[in-house]
Order: sequence, then structure tokens, then C-alpha cells
Amino acid sequence: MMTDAFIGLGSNLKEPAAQLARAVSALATLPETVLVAQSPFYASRPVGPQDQPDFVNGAVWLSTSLLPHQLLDELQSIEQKHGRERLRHWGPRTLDLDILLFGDQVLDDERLTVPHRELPNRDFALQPLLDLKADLALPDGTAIAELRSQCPDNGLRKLPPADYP
Ligand code: ROI
Repeated sequence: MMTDAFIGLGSNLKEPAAQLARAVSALATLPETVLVAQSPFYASRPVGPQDQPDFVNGAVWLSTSLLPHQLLDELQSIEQKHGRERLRHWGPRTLDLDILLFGDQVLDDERLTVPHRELPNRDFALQPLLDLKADLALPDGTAIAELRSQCPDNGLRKLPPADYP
């Protein structure tokens, strides 16, 4: 069975837009998985400590027959291969790949919480989801568009495609 999974991408170190573009290429080659679409990339002010560079954020829509934890393993392997550095909690990072939504599944264990716990507070994740699928909703039926309209503003700026490597 194939499930629609939505992955958030973020970086604010070492040419962030290039990090995201490489990550999208890697996601497109995952086993048992098809890349359905990729969102535009956005520059966004950091959530958390402000003494760090702006982020570049985006999202992809995957269709996969991997199980949620198998997909998480694959994402963490891409993060590691792409030289993930995470300097401090809520601090700058080279590449962050988060499962935002996995079909209509609700999961909460020590490794994985889906839907992503912070999704309602993060315009840099909500807006790319809307770009991918305007009628997307949480498993409980809450529209992503509704969350976006109530979400704090992090000064999102859509990057022109020419800014992607
Ligand atoms: N802030 C923004 N704007 N984008 C992110 O991807 C991001 N990721 C994080 C923290 C440090 C919480 N802040 C962020 O992990």
C-alpha cells in the first residue's frame, strides 16, 4: 500500500538552498518511494535563538510503501550523508528532514511524533505544504490552510527558482 508522506526540509548552514536541492535529489531515489512534487523554497527567520542565520525551508510530497520508522531511518541516513551538523538545541543546522504528515496516521513514540508536534506554529512548514496540496488536512480534519492563517509570522520570502543551485 502506498501512503502519501510530507517531509519538511530546513537548513541554515553551508549554502542552505544547495543543501535542500541535494536533499530533494536524494529523496527522489529512496527505495519503494516516488517523489510526487517539491514545493518552492522559502527564506525564513529562525524560530528559536535569533543569533543564527536565516533558514531556507521547503517540503516534498512522497508516495511510499515504507513504514514510518523505515522512512525515518532513510531520512536520518540522508541527513548524516549530507554532513548534518547540529551545533546546539534549536540552533543552526546543515540539514533537517522531518516527517510532517504520514497519510492519516497518528504516531507518538520516543523516535517519532506524527503529525509533527510543532507544525501548527511553523509557517515555514505550513506554507510549503499548502503549495503542494491546497486542501491538505491533519488526521483530525483540521485544514492546513486554517492552521496557516492562525500561525505566527516568520517573514517567509519565496526564493526565485534561479536561486536554487
Ligand atoms: N527556524 C526556521 N525558520 N526554519 C527551520 O527549519 C528551523 N528549524 C529548527 C529551529 C532551530 C527550531 N528553527 C527553525 O530546528
